[in-house]
Amino acid sequence: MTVAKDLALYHFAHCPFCAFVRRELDKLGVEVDIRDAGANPAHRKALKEGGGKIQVPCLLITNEDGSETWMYESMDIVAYLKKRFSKGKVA
Ligand SMILES: N[C@@H](CCC(=O)N[C@@H](CS)C(=O)NCC(=O)O)C(=O)O
Repeated sequence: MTVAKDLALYHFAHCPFCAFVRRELDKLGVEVDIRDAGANPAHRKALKEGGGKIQVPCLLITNEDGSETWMYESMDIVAYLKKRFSKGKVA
């Protein structure tokens, strides 16, 4: 299991797009901070203010220089995770 401290996933518990991303994290064996933007008002506010809109899934990437990238769209997030963590494994 890889713990990625620079990543956090904003999600809703019952969102199918979020389930798709969580499943990919499981498959890749990657652990990130999972933040429920439906149940937790603080996470919802952070998503709105940081990312610019309430839409999940959204992957927050904290870059090496401390800047933040808020990545929306499940397909983009999964492509990023595969590229970074799949180590050439065939899915
Ligand atoms: N194309 C987006 C669709 C994401 C989407 O529709 N998410 C819904 C939840 S399932 C959402 O965030 N809706 C906004 C809201 O409920 O406020 C993706 O693939 O990530």
